Amino acid sequence: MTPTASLRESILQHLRYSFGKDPEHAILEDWRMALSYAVRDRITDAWIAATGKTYDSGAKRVYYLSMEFLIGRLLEDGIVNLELVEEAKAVLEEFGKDYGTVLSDEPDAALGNGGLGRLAACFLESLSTIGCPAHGYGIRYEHGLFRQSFVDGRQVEQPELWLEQRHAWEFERPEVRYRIGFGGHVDKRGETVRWYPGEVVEAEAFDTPVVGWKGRWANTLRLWSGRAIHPFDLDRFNHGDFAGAAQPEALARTISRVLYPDDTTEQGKELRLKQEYFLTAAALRDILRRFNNQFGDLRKLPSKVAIQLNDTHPAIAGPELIRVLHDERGLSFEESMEIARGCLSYTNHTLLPEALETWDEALFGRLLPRHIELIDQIDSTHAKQNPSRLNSMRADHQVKMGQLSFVMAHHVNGVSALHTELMKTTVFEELHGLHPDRIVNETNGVTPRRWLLGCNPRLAGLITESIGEDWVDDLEQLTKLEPFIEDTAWLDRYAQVKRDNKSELSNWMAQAHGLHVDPEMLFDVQIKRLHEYKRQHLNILETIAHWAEIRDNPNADWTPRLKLFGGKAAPGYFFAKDIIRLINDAAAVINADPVTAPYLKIAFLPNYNVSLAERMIPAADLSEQISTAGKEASGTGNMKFALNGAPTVGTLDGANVEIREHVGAENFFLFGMTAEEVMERRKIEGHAWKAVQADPRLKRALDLIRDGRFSPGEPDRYHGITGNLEGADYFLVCSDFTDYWRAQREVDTAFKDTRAWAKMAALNTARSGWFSSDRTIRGYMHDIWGAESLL
Ligand code: GL9
Repeated sequence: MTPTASLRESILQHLRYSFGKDPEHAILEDWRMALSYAVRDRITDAWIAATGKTYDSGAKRVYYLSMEFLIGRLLEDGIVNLELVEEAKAVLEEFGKDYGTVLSDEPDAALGNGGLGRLAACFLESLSTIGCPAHGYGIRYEHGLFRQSFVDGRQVEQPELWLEQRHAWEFERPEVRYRIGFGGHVDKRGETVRWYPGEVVEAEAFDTPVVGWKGRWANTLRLWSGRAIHPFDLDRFNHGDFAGAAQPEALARTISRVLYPDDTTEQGKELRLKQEYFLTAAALRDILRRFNNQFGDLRKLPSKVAIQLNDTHPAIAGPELIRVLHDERGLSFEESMEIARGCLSYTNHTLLPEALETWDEALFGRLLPRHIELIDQIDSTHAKQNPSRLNSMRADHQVKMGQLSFVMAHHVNGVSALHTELMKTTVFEELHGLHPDRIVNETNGVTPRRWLLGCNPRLAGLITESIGEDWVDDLEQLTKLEPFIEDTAWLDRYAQVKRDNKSELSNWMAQAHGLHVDPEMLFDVQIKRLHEYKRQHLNILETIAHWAEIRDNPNADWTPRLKLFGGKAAPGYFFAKDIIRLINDAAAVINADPVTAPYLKIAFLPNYNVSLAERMIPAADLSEQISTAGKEASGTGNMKFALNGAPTVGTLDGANVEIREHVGAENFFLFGMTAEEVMERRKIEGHAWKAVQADPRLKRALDLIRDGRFSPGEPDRYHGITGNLEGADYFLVCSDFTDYWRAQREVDTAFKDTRAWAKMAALNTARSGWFSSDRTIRGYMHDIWGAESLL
């Protein structure tokens, strides 16, 4: 049977026997589900084979603990990795169904906020592509990141309901349930210490197979869902208390109900700490059960188990592992601590002080009374081993999760070269002094299967036609494109791919949002979470200044530009929400201006998520990576844009530094202060005010905003923003404005030379191979985990 015939048969089988439909009566969702099941069957075969191989080999396993997995839609990922794109299209077409429409019917699983969660998803895919035996552990949130819409330009949040639609990928594991306790008291009898929790919920496992390239390997994403031990209180029901009867279930379920919509800000909420312990304790129980079944001797744990803590969120893994080994299994404290450290490693993802998790000791002690004792013991043991005045993890009635993670990890890594160096000189300076070999760098990466092959089939097709398909799991092969770039006919085809992608996005924007834009414009894109340090307000200020300048001189040779924005603000981050509103207000005024309309348009697309990124990135001409230097730990969107042929306008921050080194300084629009200059500039009194006085364009943009040009009837609407920018301006928007403007005008000039621009874009593609998450994962395997590929 041909692959198409076999896929066809399996889709029809599922339509009939899994969903009880014949093709005549199947609705869109039935087709999507039947296709998903047909693909899932093939993934499952690979998955079971990989699991068997892992057991047989007795190899070390990697466990990636993360509060977030921003996996997005999975059907296309499966189809692409199994190389079934043409087959799936053909079968659907035969039944009059459009491939893209069927794919878009899938809910976009947004179990993460941004880069940190998306990185975890890219890592899972790379682990499978490489064939490294691994599990991801996370929480099966009923509601992922909120849905965003705009009402009068303002962000409105609605609950996200991915589980309301049928979901094809998970296998419920009712046999895998663990009891997780909170609160209660600690009982000490001589040497024996026991924790008796006051409240217990059950964690139930749901497994999603994650398939790698060509289906050679598949690993597991295991997500925990909260449930009550006794879901229904019959006694209360029989006494007429119908609502009360269901209460235990409702309470237990709140633990996995919602994803915290934070972006690098922490709120110290009790439920959040409960979620963190729930994930970590369930994962560790599962890891130890699997280890016990296979190996038994706990002293061998570090040689068979590598546990990666994705940020400090699962940092309770240190004390919890010690508690199990020491309190429950009877190993000495010191040995338990050594074994735990032998297994654990920690990735730091941000240096923003407000994002470094700390917990109030009263709250912590109430919820985890045994763990707080163990943390004190870890702290004093560490202090004894390292007799110097140091940075305790227990100061100011707080528990500091960054310090705890550092001390309990055999390796600590940053996510870009710059970030790793800054870790050594800022937050972890003292600990780094004590343990100079502990901090290592693993620069982030992105999976080329989703972020090129899947999302940009035109470009992927041109690449494969030119250099063969080996680049898909060996991305540095893209350098083989360089000789082609010298060939004008080839370069024209490369440019045509971008034009086609831009037309496709334009058509979609028209159809989905009623936005009409000319695909000939320069598509200038900033998509990421809203945050002052990411400086979306710098972008809109420059846009406003540019608008004013075009109005002064409408007959000059302006390069037509479309400013595209996307991103969500944390619901409680009012300043960020004001920036969204300002962009939308400015868009309303500027888009309606007939004088500037041919040259400047602004669009803020609502509900930015993984699927929208997949649409926008292939169509981008210019990538905005304009954070205040020293603040963006790495960035990963920056890599996706470069790979898809959008040069960067950016600062020397995070992985931008390495992108610029790889693609070449001449193919990158650099501006702004360095991280060092930023620290110096902040010391200068009135730096913002001085910058405003020195740049009439900046002054005019601020005046327009302050005078209510974009908020007619409410001139003070943005005084919070203008006041901040002219005053404290911690993120140095004003001080970087003038250089940003200069860089943008260089972009204008460069874009006019179509061929030269295409060359720059193509060189970005050809030289981005290093930014594959396969390279990153190989780095972790070698430098941190001591894990091997079983392929
Ligand atoms: C982040 C950093 O801010 C990013 O620069 C980095 O690329 C990613 C992945 O390492 O991690 N840290 C962090 O807390 N977030 C990041 O994106 N925030 C969110 O994920 C919302």
